[in-house]
Amino acid sequence: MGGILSMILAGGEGTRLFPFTSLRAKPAVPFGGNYRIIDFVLNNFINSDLLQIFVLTQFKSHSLMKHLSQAWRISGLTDHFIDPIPAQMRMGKHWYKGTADAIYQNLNLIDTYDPEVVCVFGGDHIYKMEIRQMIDFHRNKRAALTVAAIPVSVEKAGQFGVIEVDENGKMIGFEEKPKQNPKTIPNRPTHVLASMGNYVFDADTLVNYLQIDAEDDNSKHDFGHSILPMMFPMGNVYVYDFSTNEIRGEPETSRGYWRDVGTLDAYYEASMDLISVTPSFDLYNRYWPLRSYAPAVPPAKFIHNQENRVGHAINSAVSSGCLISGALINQSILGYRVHVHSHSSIEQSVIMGDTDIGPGCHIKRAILDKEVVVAPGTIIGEDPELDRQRFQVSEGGIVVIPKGARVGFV
Ligand code: ADQ
Ligand code: ADP
Repeated sequence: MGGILSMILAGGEGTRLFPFTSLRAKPAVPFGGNYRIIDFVLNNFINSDLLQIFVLTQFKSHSLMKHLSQAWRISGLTDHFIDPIPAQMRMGKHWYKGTADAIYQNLNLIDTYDPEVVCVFGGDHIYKMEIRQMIDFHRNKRAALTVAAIPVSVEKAGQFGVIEVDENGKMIGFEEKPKQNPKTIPNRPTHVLASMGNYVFDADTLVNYLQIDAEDDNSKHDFGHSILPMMFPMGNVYVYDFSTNEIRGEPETSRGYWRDVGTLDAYYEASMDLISVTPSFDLYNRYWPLRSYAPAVPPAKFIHNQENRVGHAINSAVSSGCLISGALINQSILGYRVHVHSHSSIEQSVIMGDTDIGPGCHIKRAILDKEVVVAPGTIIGEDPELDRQRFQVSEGGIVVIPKGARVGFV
């Protein structure tokens, strides 16, 4: 009683991240070599010492469940837990109709724990947040609901919930994914204030509004479309300015980094952010450990091979189990167990792992899902015309290879 219960929404279909989400839910997509997307929000909770967490899954949840059980199992000796909750159809023979319905169908969990505050967070974003600072803000304001927010450029307004706020931090306007004329930030016409989809609720208020929403047959049963528009006119919804969130060991200049890796190009750009020389998102801050599953594999090895070619990597992140033999890795991220053979080069690319890249391959500006095998001599990313004939290519020109593909074999 009186505690903080956290519920992470990890059921999204992630259609814009296809083909990486063709076999797994978006939060389970590998990111940053060693991680899955969901690890970042889970680390935010753990590093904020918030350890009563339910993870609500739905679409294509096997990979996510496997990852949660391998990486995030907490011993039963304490009242700390990270429990994956599958969609159970508690309220009728239908899946979750929307994010609000996902919580509504699990109200029994809130009932059992009887918390003071419920954090409802998305499972899809790359960022660091000390969540207790948001909860302190919420308590100081005596808010019914606090929504985390960040400025985004006005062109992207249609992808987000757009907020208007007064000088005291009170929400005075909200429109979910406005199709036209989004409300820009006063004196900053190039930006809107976007909801990050992270909510801190007073528990009783949450239960109350979810019940009202459940009875409305015309509702989309979604936080952005239904709950927020219903709540903010009541005058006790507040907006937490994410750019004020402080992370121990990090400079002020790195505040406010938050990425929705919902599209292939956004995924690619956020990946490249990790390996830029001064990274905008730092994986190496020892005060903010980023945990994940670590398979039992040997260290990465760089081999100066018998043909006198030096295997090396520059401005890259190379995971354990990789073998780089007489090949060049430049500005790239390699997940576990990637074997790159002689005379090959990998540049500005993301290789998710369990991959074999034959000799004499040149791969540039590509993302390879897990378990891809690339035939000797394959060239990717040098001729855009040819690439488009052979591969899926993102709007931004990144070649995308699905899981398990055999590339370049005749
Ligand atoms: P969207 O990004 O469109 O908008 P939405 O599809 O509602 O987000 O998903 C939010 C979170 O819930 C994601 O983590 C997703 O994986 C998960 N999810 C989606 N459907 C689910 C379901 N049926 N069951 C369980 N989990 C589910 C939201 C807000 C916007 C805000 C953006 C920020 O509505 O206002 O700006 O997030 O990205
Ligand atoms: P990940 O690539 O995320 O590590 P897993 O190997 O754990 O994924 O598998 C993710 C999900 O995809 C599982 O449900 C698995 O059964 C399914 N899956 C994996 N490969 C295939 C395939 N070739 N065809 C259909 N389903 C697949």
